[in-house]
Amino acid sequence: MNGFDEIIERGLNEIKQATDQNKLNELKAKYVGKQSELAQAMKKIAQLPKEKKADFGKNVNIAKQKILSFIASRQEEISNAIIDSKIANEKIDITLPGRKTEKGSKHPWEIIKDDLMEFFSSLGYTIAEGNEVELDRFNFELLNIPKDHPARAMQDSFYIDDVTLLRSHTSAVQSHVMLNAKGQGPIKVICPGKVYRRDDDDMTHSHQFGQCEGLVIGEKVNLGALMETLTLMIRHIFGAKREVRFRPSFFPFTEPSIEVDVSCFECGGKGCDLCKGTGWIEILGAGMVHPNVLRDNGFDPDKYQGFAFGVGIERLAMLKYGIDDIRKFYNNDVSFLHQFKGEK
Ligand code: FA5
Repeated sequence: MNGFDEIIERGLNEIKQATDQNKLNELKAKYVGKQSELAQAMKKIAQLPKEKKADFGKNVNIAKQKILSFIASRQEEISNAIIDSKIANEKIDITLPGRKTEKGSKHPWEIIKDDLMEFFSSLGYTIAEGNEVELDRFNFELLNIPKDHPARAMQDSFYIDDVTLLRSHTSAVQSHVMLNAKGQGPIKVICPGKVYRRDDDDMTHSHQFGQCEGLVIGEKVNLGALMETLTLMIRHIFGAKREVRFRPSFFPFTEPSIEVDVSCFECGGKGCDLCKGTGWIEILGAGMVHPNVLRDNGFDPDKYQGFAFGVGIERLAMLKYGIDDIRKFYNNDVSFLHQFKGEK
């Protein structure tokens, strides 16, 4: 038609075969760039007779436009093909089974702690928050254990400085609660939490363990009420059949003092390594709040009496679930922890 058909056809063939943008850029330069055949042809226009100049120029432009439009449509095809292949590769197969996430389980320590909180709340107790880093004053002095008192050795402690320590028992919360009440009863609180002692770890002792403190102060509180409360708690945790014994004991902050043991699950009371041959495992200390403690913490001992108890959380869990070594609570062994799946 105009002498450029052959160039157009050649260009079209090459453009059809281009598979990426770089190749298209190259072809664009080759067919319509400054060095292209069409550009060279344009340079010759000056030498043509006047009447042919217009048609020649028009035909060069038509050829240029055709090649540019081939390039544009091939460009579109290439980018569509890229998008299509991306979609195909990134397609989500919703029929594939989902990735399984292992569900955790409640730590036996938490199970018992929560159970105690629920049980005592149902009896009208409130929950007191204590401090794990405590002043010697609250851990010992306000509990009738002055400096150099031999009873301090009962609970060898981790001191941070001369007056600060990691609390060795939850009884440290008692003074906070009593001083806050400013001598006005009644008080009925529990405080579950961690305590720390320089004990040598063995099957039933850990340097870090949990206690749940209980403190009740009122005008008609007696030892019978304490024993009834502890019996209810023990039955709640272990059921009615477990053998339990109360025995006299000594704590400087209670008078009289008692300790409570539960029969060893491992040997059924015959005596074994776990219960150190006694047939019993001690779970708690308790007693009537000592008049000195009431007085030092702002309560009139002629008007008020109180009882208090401190129960070992791991010991309860060990006896309830038959755990033969307290160190299992702290070893982070997932297969041990998984056994408590489904427990409340
Ligand atoms: C006390 O800690 C007293 N504060 C308890 C108390 C509170 C008495 C209020 C009177 C009034 P004791 O040291 O016996 O007492 O500890 C209480 C319980 O904590 C023990 O019966 C036991 O269940 C647990 N326990 C004690 N030492 C350890 C230990 N090293 N590892 C694990 N549990 C322990």
